[in-house]
Amino acid sequence: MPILYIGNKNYSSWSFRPWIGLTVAGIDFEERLVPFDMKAGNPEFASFSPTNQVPVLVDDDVTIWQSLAILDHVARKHPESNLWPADAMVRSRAMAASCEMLSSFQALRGACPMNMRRQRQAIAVTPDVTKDVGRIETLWAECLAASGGPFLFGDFSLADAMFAPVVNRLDVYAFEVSPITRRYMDTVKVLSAWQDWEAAGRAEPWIVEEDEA
Ligand SMILES: N[C@@H](CCC(=O)N[C@@H](CS)C(=O)NCC(=O)O)C(=O)O
Repeated sequence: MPILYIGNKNYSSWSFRPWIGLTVAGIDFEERLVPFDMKAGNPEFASFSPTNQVPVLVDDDVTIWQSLAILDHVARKHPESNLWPADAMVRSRAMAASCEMLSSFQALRGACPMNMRRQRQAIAVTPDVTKDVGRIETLWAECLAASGGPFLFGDFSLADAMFAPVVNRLDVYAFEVSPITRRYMDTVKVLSAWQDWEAAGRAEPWIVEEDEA
């Protein structure tokens, strides 16, 4: 069974992506949570991660790092999971959206860390954060209009897994979002996988000050 190394469920947005993708898809994996509750990172990461970061998937003798690469590996190994949309054109758009998530939205990610435990409350944000949220809402609205929903590309796909931490950010930092965005967020938040991760994150003892905006 593959082993998925993750960090704190309350804060580790990159860990959340493959975890929710594999869980919704019903892929068996062993979870190993290694918390990053130390100032200079947890030295234990070096024993399993080539980048000293999580997430990492160990599948037999292969180690895969980077959240999107982990999701892609599992999606191609288990085509029946439909983690990649079946239609080639739709799949390419799901890849583009996932790559955009991986490489963009630095302002939002920096100012509004994922935080499952946070009480819903707005904070003052810069124009760059507002711009990131605007682009995300436009992207989601286009995807949902083209697919008909309820997920970005119709059925749950790895693109939804890639954006799951953004659903938390828009929610707990109380961004004013469109009804379309809110409906999509609600769709993701009622997934049992979401609720299991959120409950576990809230129950964690670790506080990472720099992630408490
Ligand atoms: N691009 C990477 C980002 C991985 C990442 O930044 N992981 C964070 C946790 S969310 C981490 O391991 N931080 C610990 C550290 O940098 O010491 C991915 O997609 O997996």
